[in-house]
Amino acid sequence: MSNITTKCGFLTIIGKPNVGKSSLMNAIIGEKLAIVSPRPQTTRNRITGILTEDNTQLIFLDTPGFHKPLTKLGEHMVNTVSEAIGDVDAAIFVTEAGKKLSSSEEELLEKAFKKKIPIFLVINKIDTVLKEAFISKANELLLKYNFSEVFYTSAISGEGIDELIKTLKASAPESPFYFPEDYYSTDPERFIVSELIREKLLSNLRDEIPHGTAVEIEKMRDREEKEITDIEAVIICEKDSHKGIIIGKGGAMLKKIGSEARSDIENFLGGKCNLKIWVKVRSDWRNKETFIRSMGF
Ligand SMILES: Nc1nc2c(ncn2[C@@H]2O[C@H](COP(=O)(O)OP(=O)(O)OP(=O)(O)O)[C@@H](O)[C@H]2O)c(=O)[nH]1
Ligand SMILES: [Mg+2]
Repeated sequence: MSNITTKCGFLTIIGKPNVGKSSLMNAIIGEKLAIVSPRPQTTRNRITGILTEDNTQLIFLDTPGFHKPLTKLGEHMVNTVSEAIGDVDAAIFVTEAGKKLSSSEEELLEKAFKKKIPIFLVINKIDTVLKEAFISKANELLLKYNFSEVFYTSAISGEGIDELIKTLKASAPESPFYFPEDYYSTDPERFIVSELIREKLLSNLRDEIPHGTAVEIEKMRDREEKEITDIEAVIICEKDSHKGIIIGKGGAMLKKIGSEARSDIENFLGGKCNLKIWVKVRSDWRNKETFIRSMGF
């Protein structure tokens, strides 16, 4: 029997949409696991990221931004947040340095503190405001809530990330590792690939269109002998007019989305991929329970 004590902690990352939760998890793990975009409500499912260093393993659950749901899909996203704070050792509440605490953030904090777990405060995007501004926001929050610790981070520059990891490691409970040391996620490759395509829809399409899309991987297979993966994906959208916009003039938009996604997918898989994408219309799919379930929500 080994006489080295190991530690292993489960942590959920919560906050309102767009504060940088997914960016923060990617910065902690050092891999692009969760997709990121300048639009609110980018993350739809719980995403797992695992960091194993020395004798400590930290398992992070990135969650969708907490908001008032307008569709059945939105309800699933908000439920994901509640489930993710149900069974962890601690929560990380992320908020934006330059913004006042909103009523949905207050509601989320109320829910989280009811769980009687330690809650760490992360003031993110410190690169966007002056130090006095984010320190005074932190002080206000610390007066009002019983946070275990406060951190100041920039998921973009990496500032404060090492300090955060150090403290989280120190606070992890003694336990065997849950996952092998070389794992950095438990999410299936197919899911991450579909997310990488969805990220390109978010960055290339305007207004409400990307929020009404979903991506399904119909086929993903490594070719025998050759180092190449064949992937067939379907983009689901809500209207014929949206389908036209996604495909673009002479197929130009779909081609752009496909080539940007392929480059990310090849980075992720560490090899070449042959990506084919189709577009289908499923009207009002965000309110169709069975369809949402079939998409893995
Ligand atoms: N300047 C700056 N921008 C950041 C920082 N962290 C994240 N961002 C940007 O903020 C936007 C939102 O980041 P995400 O990581 O997608 O935010 P999120 O909280 O996961 O959003 P949802 O999944 O919608 O809840 C993106 O444009 C990021 O590049 C930061 O520390 N500084
Ligand atoms: Mg996110």
